[in-house]
Amino acid sequence: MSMTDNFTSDLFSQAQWSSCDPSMQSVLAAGALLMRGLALPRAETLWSALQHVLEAAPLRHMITPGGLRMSVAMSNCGHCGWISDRGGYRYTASDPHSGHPWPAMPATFRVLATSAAALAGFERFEPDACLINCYAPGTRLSLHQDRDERDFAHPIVSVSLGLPATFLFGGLRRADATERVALQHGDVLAWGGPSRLHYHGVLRLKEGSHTMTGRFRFNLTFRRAT
Ligand code: MD6
Ligand code: FE
Repeated sequence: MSMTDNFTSDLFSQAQWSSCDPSMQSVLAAGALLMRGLALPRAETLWSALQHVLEAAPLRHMITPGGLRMSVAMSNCGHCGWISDRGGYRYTASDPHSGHPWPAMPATFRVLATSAAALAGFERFEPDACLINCYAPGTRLSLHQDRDERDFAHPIVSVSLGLPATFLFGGLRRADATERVALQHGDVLAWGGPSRLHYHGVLRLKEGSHTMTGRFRFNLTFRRAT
């Protein structure tokens, strides 16, 4: 694809994504906007770009600083990628498995993330990291805060593909009450500002089959790490 083609398709995508139906939006908390189905028109394109990324940087189960194997399989694309190992949680420029830089962030990923952020009121979001989470049935993600990024002024954009999951959205303290949000294929969540450091997690994934992803759920989270 030439640079011009890329530019044209970016503009086209931007126009399509900026016309999100407001009735499909819901505010979970100040700064946290759920946009139902926002990624649906480009789901196939996102999926094929994701396959290319995962060929270069395969999914793997990372080890927590405490020595436990994470049940969610992960990989990354973009200038930096989030990793966990015995040394802690951090962002790295290269994939420790290959020693190579993480695969570039596909243009469709970046355009979706910046468009979703803009719809949620975060203009000029430029993600430099995309963490890819893959859930098999039985897998969960315990309550956590995303706080390994340098500047919390930047929002996080999260895209769900494949099997549905129940997302837990809490408050600033771990013990705060949590709201349950059903995240479906194509849903996009953008959050930042006052809720940037809210605790959140994913309940154990139920058995199921999805036409695009089979028996898996994928989640892409876009961040500005540096
Ligand atoms: C998931 N998401 O939905 C896990 N973090 O699979 C997250 O941990 C997350 O969705 C920060 C912001 C949005 C998210
Ligand atoms: Fe998170």
